[in-house]
Amino acid sequence: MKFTAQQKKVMEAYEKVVSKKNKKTCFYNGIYEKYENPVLTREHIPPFWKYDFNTDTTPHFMERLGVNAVFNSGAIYLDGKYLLIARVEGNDRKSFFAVAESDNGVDGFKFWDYPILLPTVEGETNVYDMRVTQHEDGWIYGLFCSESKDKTNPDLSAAVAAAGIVRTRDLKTWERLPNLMTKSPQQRNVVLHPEFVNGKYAFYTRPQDGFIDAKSDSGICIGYCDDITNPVVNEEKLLSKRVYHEITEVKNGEGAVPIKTDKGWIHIAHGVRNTAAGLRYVVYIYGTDLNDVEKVTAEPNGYFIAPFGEERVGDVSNVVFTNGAIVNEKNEVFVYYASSDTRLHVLTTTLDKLIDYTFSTPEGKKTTYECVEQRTELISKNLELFSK
Ligand code: M1P
Repeated sequence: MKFTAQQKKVMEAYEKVVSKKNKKTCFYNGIYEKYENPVLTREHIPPFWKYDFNTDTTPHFMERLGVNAVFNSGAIYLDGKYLLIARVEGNDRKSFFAVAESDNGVDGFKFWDYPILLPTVEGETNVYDMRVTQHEDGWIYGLFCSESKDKTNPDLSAAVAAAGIVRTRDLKTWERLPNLMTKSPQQRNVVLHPEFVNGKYAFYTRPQDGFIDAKSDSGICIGYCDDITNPVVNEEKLLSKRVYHEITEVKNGEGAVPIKTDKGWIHIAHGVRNTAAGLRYVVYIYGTDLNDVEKVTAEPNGYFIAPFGEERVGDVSNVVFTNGAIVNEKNEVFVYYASSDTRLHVLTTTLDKLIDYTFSTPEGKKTTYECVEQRTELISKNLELFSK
């Protein structure tokens, strides 16, 4: 088809965005590298998802179905391609999933021609935050938040969050399984472990008292079921708990699918605290035993990623959130994190560095006094070295 001048302009702007190279910034913490540009934004959405290109029906070439944001993305490495299953939010507030593909994991992400038409269940109004697990049973599973209106509550905003489950072999055809059933009235941030544990499917859950509030005195849990086509978890055992005056005080939640290493499983999670300016979401790491997934073996102090600079501002400001990471055949690690529910970034590291960070960084201390003691020890060791 022949584009009008304005259509050409819009297509060129889009091509420029998707072909933009990404460079590492000068940021240094020894743990990971950060990049100049986000890997996915609403500008990465193909114009033909938003505009009507038919000049007969749209003489003014208007956006008819706008896109507000592209953020929290699941991630998987398949046949040498870096694939993100992004949360795309329309101007109408509904989120949906779409696959974006890149050859190198840090730039050139381009959406496939169509978003995912995910099979739905009765009453479901919204879906978001898919975690993609390549399971040893041969399927690729997507676990996501399945949100519906709480019809038992007259409050217009009352909603119910549950863990939706789909599976696929190719990210194109998706089979819907029943939503996960647990004893908790609501669930969000549920992740499927990639291996069987004693012959069972293992789920990382986050029990909630309501749509927003996480269960008090709880945190990220683990639970099992025999048959994923009848996903019922009867017991949730606490793994990474919420702690007073720490980054997880208000809530936490499992993020990416855990990464298997010689030293144990590495978990990328988020923690939420309250501030006078509202909730602050950061990403943290914890480790579990290689042969006993219920045993927490490492809790490096503080956060792994926090919102910095421009990342701090967006639709829900002061938020970073991860639900996808990739380890390639060279043991390079790509952690995808969204900032402020608006755009998606990548940071890179190596498995060696991530293992070192997870299993050798000291745990946090409970009080200011102990923290200063801990830091003083580091300072005095360093100063002794300097004086040699
Ligand atoms: O707005 C911040 C995040 O809030 C939710 O996470 P949680 O359930 O832990 O509060 C999610 O809706 C997530 O999508 C969002 O980024």
